[in-house]
Amino acid sequence: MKTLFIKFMVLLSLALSLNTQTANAHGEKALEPFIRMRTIQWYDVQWSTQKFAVNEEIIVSGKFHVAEDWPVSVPKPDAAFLNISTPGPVLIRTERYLNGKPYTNSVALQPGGDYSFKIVLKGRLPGRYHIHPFFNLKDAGQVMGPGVWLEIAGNADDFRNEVKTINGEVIDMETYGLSNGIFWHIFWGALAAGWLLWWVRRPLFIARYRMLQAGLEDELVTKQDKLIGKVILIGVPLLVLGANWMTINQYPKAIPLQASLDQILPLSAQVNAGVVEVDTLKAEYRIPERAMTFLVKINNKSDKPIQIGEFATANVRFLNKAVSMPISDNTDTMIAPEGLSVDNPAPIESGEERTMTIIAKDALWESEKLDGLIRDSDSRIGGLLVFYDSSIGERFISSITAPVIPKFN
Ligand SMILES: [Cu+2]
Repeated sequence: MKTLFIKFMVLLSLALSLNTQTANAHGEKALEPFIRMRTIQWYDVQWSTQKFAVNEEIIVSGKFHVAEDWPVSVPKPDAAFLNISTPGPVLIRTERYLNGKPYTNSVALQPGGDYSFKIVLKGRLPGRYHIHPFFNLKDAGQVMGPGVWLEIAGNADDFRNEVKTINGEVIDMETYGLSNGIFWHIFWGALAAGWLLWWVRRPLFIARYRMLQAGLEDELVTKQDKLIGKVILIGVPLLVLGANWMTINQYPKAIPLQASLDQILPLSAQVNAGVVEVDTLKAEYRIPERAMTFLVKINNKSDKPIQIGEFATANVRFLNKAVSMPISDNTDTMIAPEGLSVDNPAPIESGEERTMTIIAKDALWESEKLDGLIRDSDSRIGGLLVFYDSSIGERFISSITAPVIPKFN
């Protein structure tokens, strides 16, 4: 019965999302390009597996950079919640970490910071689903990370979700407190509906208005009405207090739902932030060629010669094929394997400062609806420029940003 109900809810949510699904999955590309490119910049997102069974755990992990050039029209990420987008309750989340620390609440993110995350999920309903990690930004919306298709095998009835409470009792989270919850919802619903019906069953507005006009207002409210009113006025608070007292007695050791903000500082040196300084002097988008041209001033403060390997933005990766690098990506991230070219392929020596032209060119600008940027009131682009040393051993990531000038021919 329970699984039947859940299946129904899944079907319902799928049906509701169907109209957008045909257009572009489930709205990943619907958000304005400047929000997708200049808020949460995801990278290194990995799923431990894409085929597993009910009750089996999978891990999604990765990193993200919080753009320095956060759009002025988007509220600052003072309360952000890392979540997983699923079509209904097909998975449960059992653990979640930010920078290695377990956390349960929303967190304040610092623009300019890098964070690593890890979420442990457990299969609940068999099927094939498109799943993303995403950030719920307070007052701004959702910024999707790279998604994958997950195939969950097995039988929904085998699903187990038992936890041990602080009192040592093992409870089944699937049914715990369910009847109690249903009882109180029905009870308050019935009481409210009864009170409403008590008044609605009588002649309403016009008849009562005419009685009022005729000076018969005393007859509008009967003695019985007043009595019932008094019973509710005293009875409802007494009932609430009584039920609260019973709950406290039954569960003396309880932890309230947490409403604080978690405080987790960004990683600093881990991605060599600031070691390679990039100043974007100009960005131009040529519409017919679907090519973004950046003029950048690069200052290599590392002790190694480096080359530009990649430009990544909004889950699209433009790679420089001259710089061979390991592509480890099992997500839906769009990859243009030859999308990035530079005017001067010679490695940038340690200590060298060089002004270069970088071109990110691919139809993905259009198919991923990022070219809409030029029609936005905020036409600034943002993304991550990835540098590698000559042995591809070390990676340096710089977040770049610039206003984009469109070229129509
Ligand atoms: Cu999706």
